[in-house]
Formats: sequence, structure tokens, C-alpha cells
Amino acid sequence: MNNDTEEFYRRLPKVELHAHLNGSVSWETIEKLIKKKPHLNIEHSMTAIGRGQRRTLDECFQVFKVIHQLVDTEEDILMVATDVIKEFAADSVKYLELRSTPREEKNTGLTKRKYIETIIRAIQMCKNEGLDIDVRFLVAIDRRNGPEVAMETVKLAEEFLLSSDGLVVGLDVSGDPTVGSVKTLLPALERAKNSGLKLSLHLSEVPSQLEESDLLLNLPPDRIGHGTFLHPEVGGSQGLVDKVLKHNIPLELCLTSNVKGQTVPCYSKHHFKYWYQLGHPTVICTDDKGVFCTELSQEYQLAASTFGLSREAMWKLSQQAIDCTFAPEVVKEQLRQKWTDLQPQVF
Ligand code: 6MZ
Repeated sequence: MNNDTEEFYRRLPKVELHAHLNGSVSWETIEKLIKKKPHLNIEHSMTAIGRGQRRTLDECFQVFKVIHQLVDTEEDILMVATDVIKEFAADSVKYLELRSTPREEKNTGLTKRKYIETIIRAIQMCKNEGLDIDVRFLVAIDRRNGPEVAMETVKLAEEFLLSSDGLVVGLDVSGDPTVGSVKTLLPALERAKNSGLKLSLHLSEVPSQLEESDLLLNLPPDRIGHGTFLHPEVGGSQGLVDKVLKHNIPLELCLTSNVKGQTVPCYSKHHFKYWYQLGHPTVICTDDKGVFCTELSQEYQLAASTFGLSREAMWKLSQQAIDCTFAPEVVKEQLRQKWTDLQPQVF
């Protein structure tokens, strides 16, 4: 890839809607954390999946556990969140929805409430510094933790929806898709929806989740994370696809994450193609830019080269992502204006 192409995708204004905070921690920030906690004996190879490497999804989830050991105080969270926001801003991300699972750490006095407050503080600090990026937050539910924790998380998110000055906008359901039953989480998700929290749900990230995906699509969610196995060509069903189309639910698609986590065999077989060809709203995202060693500009570049899309088509894709954000209409309008101002005369 030549420098000119790289430069185009770096400068392209972008929207990032699927970024897990602890999966997004860069090499540089991990380095600072390792220095702070040498007794943990953690090495870089344990926190990131490098170029050409692949892991099973199960192994990816082990990586998050290692990172969680490194990030366990308010101070760490503040540093991690500010670094991640600044890195996205440096990659010309103009609007970012970060998501993270609130954690309690008895050893350090961290509570779930403080966890969310600290991320909000990081967002506000970046705003005060004048960074050219609008950041919002989705409170994440880890499906492994079951219905009680899910309900408790929804109640906490509801409080922040009212008190965070619009910074907390919704809820994410993530975690190891092979563990836990989402059926038991439905009452919590229904409550969240009724209280005005937007829902972005990981759906069909692994095969054979037809019943679960069908239940979740009936909510319906406001956005879908991955949706890798929804369509019939990969063992999903036309019924599921029809529901996604009927409710016009945008998909958050993360190419490198899916290839490195081996849920997709190679870039050219990524389900981006299926949904893009249908003209359905798809948003290119990173998932875990630290763990999967990528950047949003790189994901755009990869999608363009893999599927033979022009710069103009990629510009349109990034522009259309604005409609899929959970931001209020006035913010969407400001973003649309920004894209108009930045649009090149010729591509
Ligand atoms: C499902 C994922 C994920 O919340 O500590 N997470 N859940 N599928 C994925 N695909 C690879 N990548 C990340 O960030 C780490 C957490 O995000 C979720 C997992 O629950 C992981 O523990 P936070 O900031």
C-alpha cells in the first residue's frame, strides 16, 4: 500500500462505534502499565495478537483477562481512557462510542460506579483539552455474569443516562459468546430499552446461535455487533436477515478482529461483502485495536482493497456511519457539516 493511500485513510474523517476500552489499549500504554506493575510479570506478547498471528476466540478472551490485571485502579482507567481517546482522535476519528464493562476491584477500592465516573472524567478532560472528537459511552454487560449483574448494570446505566450530560447513551452486551444464556438477560434489556438506553448487542458472533439471535432481534436492538453468522450462506437464516432488514438495524463490522479471532477464514470472505451488497447500513469498526494491533484507518483501507471499493465509496461509508450513531440529532447535524467541510474536491 503506498503512502498516498495510507494518508487518505488516515485523514478520512471517521466514526468509530464498536471499541471495547480494554481491548483498545495501545502498545505504548501497555508499556506504561507493565512498568507500573512489574510484579505481574506480564509481557507484550500476552496482551496483543501481532501481524499474521491468529488465535481462537477463547484465547482472545484470555488476553482480556491479562489486560484487566494491568488495569485495576481509577488512575489506570483514567490513563487508559484518555490515551485511547487521543489515539482515535489522532487517526481522524471525529465521533467515538467507547464501551466498557464496569468492574469492581476489592484490592484497589474500585467500584462499578467509580469505574463509569472515571471514564466520563476522561471524556470530559479530552473535551476540555479541545480535541476534535466527540466521545460517548456505552455501559457494557458481560453475558457471562448472568441476569442479576445485567439488571444491576442497567440500573446503573439508567442513572448515568440522566446525570452524565448526554455522555452515557446506551448499553452493550458482549463477552464470550459461547458462555451464558442471553434468554435470561432479556428482562434487563427490555427495561434498558424502555428507559431510553440505546442497545448495541453482539449477535451471531459464532455459529449456531439462531434461536438466541432471533430472540434478541425481536427486541429489536438499535445496532448489531459482528452478526457474522446471521445470513444463510454461513448457516444463519433468511428469517434473521429479514428481521435485520425490516428494522433497518445497522451492523458494526470488525474485519481484522474476526480474521484474527478466526470466526472468519480470511478478509475476502468477511460478511461485510454480503451486507454492503444489499445496501444495508454497515459501519467499519476496530473492536479491540490494541489486542488486534489495528487502527480504524487501516480497517477502512483493508475493506477498500479487499472488496475493490473506490475512495469515494469509502468516504460515503464513513459519512453514512453518522446516521448509525447514538448521538442526538443536533450532534449528527454538526458531524454531517464537518464531513461536508472536509470533503475533497476530487477523490
Ligand atoms: C465479545 C468482546 C470482544 O469491557 O473490559 N469483548 N466480547 N466479542 C469480542 N470479540 C473479539 N472483544 C472484547 O473490554 C474487554 C471486554 O470486552 C468484551 C469482553 O467482555 C472483554 O472482556 P472492557 O473495556
